[in-house]
Amino acid sequence: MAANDSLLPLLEHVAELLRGAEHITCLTGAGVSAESGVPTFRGVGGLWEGRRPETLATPEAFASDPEEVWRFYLWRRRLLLACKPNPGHYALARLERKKPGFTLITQNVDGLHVQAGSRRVLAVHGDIWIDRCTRCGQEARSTGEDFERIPHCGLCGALARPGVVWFGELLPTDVWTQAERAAASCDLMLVAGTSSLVYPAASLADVARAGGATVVEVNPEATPLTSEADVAVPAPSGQSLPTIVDRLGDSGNRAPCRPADRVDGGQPRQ
Ligand code: BV8
Ligand code: ZN
Repeated sequence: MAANDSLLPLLEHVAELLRGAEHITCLTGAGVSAESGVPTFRGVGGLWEGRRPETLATPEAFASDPEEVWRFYLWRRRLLLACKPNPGHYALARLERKKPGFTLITQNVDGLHVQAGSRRVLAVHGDIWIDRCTRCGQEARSTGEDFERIPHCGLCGALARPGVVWFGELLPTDVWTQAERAAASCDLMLVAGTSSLVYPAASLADVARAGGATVVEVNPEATPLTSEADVAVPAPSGQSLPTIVDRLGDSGNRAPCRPADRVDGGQPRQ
């Protein structure tokens, strides 16, 4: 479903900003997967059996009751199996192909960006389809067939845990360093589908702005970032991002200044 017409001038403006940007970094959150049927953390239905996800996504919860935590993650895996990327995911994959200097940072563990064809994806909170051994650290990709049995390590037989970053745990250093660098060196930061409440991911927009980048937020709801952003698109990403990328044009770059455009001794016409 395309974005409603009243938004078109704003979406054209964002497309113009993207055309003029060389290094674009995009940060996504659960909201970009909402139109794929994936429950967000804080949205309606974000609860699991009456418990806030944050209370289950912790090393403490796993230490005290690994069965319950695994039931939570196996429930999410089963749900994800029926979810496919939406037009918002595909638009970001297209943007990557149009803009060589594009980097995608995601807080999502659902793998839908990669399924949509995005290649340079920095998944700072890990991947829900990975089983990691709690003893030898061996990682294996879940086949997504068995949602009953609690995964154990194929190498040493010890209990496995989901390959995600839990609250209170550090983000993977190499991925986080690349994410910080991409935020600090971009000239435009696109922040889509996140409540900008979970740190350190939520600090990336500040890093980008400190580096002089333009910050564009895409979110139907207001967040702590909305008033700070240079442009806020109050619309679902599955509707607004495809329209923005459509308007980028083939090269995705601002048309080079033709001599005819020059009016004052060589300076491009504004
Ligand atoms: C850490 C993987 C070092 C697991 C996740 C500084 C200040 C305050 C707190 C902290 C701080 N520094 C550290 C903390 C603690 C904590 C934190 O930030 N807590 C929050 C809750 C206050 N951070 C950590 O613990 C991090 N580790 O800092 O380690 C350390 C250690 C100890 C002590 C200090 C420091 C680790 C954080 C990572 C946790 N793992 N996921 C799993 O998935 O199970 S986070 C998880 O929740 C997601 O990955 C995601 O990041 C987050 C949910 O946020 P969103 O994605 O934004 O989703 P949400 O539901 O909130 O919002 C959805 C948005 O989409 C809404 O705005 C909605 O309007 C919008 N939307 C809806 N539909 C659409 C849409 N947008 C567009 N289109 C639509 N159609
Ligand atoms: Zn092992």
